[in-house]
Amino acid sequence: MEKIENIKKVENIDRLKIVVVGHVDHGKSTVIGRLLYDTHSLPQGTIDKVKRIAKETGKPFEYAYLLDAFEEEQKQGITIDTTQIQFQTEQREYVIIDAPGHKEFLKNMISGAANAEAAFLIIDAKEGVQEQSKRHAYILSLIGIKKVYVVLNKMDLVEYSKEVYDSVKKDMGEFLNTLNIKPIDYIPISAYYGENILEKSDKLDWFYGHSVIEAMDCIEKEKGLDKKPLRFPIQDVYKFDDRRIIAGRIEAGTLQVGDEITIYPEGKKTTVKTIEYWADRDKTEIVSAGQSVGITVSDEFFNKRGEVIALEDSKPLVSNSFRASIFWMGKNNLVKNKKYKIKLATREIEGELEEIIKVIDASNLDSSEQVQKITLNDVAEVVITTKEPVAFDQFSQSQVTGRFVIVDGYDVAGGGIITQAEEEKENKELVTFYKGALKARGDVFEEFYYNVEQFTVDKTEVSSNTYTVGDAIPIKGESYKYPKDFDILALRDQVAIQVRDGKINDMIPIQKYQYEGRPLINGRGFAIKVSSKEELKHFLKEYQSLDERREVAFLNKWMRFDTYRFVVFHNNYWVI
Ligand SMILES: Nc1nc2c(ncn2[C@@H]2O[C@H](COP(=O)(O)OP(=O)(O)OP(=O)(O)O)[C@@H](O)[C@H]2O)c(=O)[nH]1
Ligand SMILES: [Mg+2]
Repeated sequence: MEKIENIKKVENIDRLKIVVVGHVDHGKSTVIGRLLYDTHSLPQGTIDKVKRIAKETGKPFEYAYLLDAFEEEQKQGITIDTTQIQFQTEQREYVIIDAPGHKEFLKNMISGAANAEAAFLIIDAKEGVQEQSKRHAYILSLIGIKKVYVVLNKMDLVEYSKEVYDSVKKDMGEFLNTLNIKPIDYIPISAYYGENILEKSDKLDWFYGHSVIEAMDCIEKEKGLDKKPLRFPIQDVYKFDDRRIIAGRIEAGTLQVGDEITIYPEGKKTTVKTIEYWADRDKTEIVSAGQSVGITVSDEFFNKRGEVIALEDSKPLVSNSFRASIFWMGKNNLVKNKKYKIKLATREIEGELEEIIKVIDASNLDSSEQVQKITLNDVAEVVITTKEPVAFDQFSQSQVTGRFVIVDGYDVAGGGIITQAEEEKENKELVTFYKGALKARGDVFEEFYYNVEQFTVDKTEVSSNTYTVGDAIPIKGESYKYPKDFDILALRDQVAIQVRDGKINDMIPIQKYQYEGRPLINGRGFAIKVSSKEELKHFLKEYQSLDERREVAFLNKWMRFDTYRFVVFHNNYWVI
């Protein structure tokens, strides 16, 4: 239980996060380096050292090098990954995020690592608006960053000309208009020569707006995340003494001891019993957005990572399908009928691309509705389905529960924001038994093969049949053989299914199930080692209070693989 020490960390919520974006080489890192330099955020010794190294290696001094020095990461003078720099003006603290390349930028923006409130869009005044200036602007609009300053850099290269400034401003303004972004201002600067960074510049005396630092200090911080509907995604459940502590970070809203909460997607209702604390000085009965906490609740459900705690009158959306705007940066195309891992807040779940609505070229906003695949750097509108229902929000309502990333193999290959929930899709993955409204998922007809080429045991895809009362079921497969009469306890759905003479005879809620000595299997076709009413009671009780950590022990105690199932040899060409 050491982890509880970390539970009570409070973020400095007054800190403003700004992301710096723009086309390659337009001067993002130089602007940040100059900010650090002009605000004396770096010790003189470091500056001297960076200057000396530059000289020794025969390169001209670059302010961008200061970023690396600031992080003590000066590896060959290149920005390695996304850099987060903390510094302060007289007004307040900042985190400035530098995204060196297009890919890093995308990754950062969509994974929420950046989570920035405001953006500086840097444009080289001489080169003017370029492809990535537009792509980045598009993404800012997509993820809803509204506080944007356009910074026209390298004004020294155009003799600080007002005409050039006006013309680039017009170009960018037209594009931003189509995206519905209204920049707070367009600031002309020379990062390299420090013009209009800290103080107003004489060379730019025709410009009446703020310098970069003044502009930053003017950005109003978003307030009231704690007044929004409660969103508390569960990160982990710890067992501590005999208590179960639900840990996570309050992403929005406020939570108090005694609150009636609901845990989604299932909609389990309970009340907050305690808010845990480690040191006495942290003792509290109320926590809010930005705090990482541990709580206990009055009912002992099987809670797990990925569920979202909310209040019933402002609940999240729940479905196994949603519409989203996504960016794709995978080596392989995003295609239908392939399984991906979807990470949404703390939830990780298998998902698929269900439909491509359109693919958009973010640099000119052209869109096509006739495309069948999504390739590297595409932006698209799609429908995603997940294996099971998940809790989420529209991104415009709640950022953390409204965005997700798509993992292909081991790589984050894309991500996006949810624009709306789609109607729940019939689950194609699992065989479903139903009787009226009573539904149960089951994998009892899956086949297990020993792959003689790989020396591994594989499971085959399950068929998508559904069965109801009166239907005959395939009680014999290639790698399983069930008796003619038996009962299935579909624990996930808490439904019992009676099979008599190879047919579905009846389905009832598990609470009403009476043990009558017939063979029992679970929803995966494993025999349940229960041979009396008393044992059944123990078994169900243990299942109710099961937590992830004890799942394997539970299975080994109560289930047997090889009573009705076996493994068949198989290779890629034929099946014995
Ligand atoms: N003349 C002039 N050159 C500048 C100015 N600002 C940046 N540069 C130069 O432009 C080049 C690129 O600057 P960076 O700050 O590395 O650009 P960046 O946008 O961070 O580039 P990437 O991280 O590669 O996307 C460097 O050689 C800088 O010295 C400026 O105001 N005037
Ligand atoms: Mg850079």
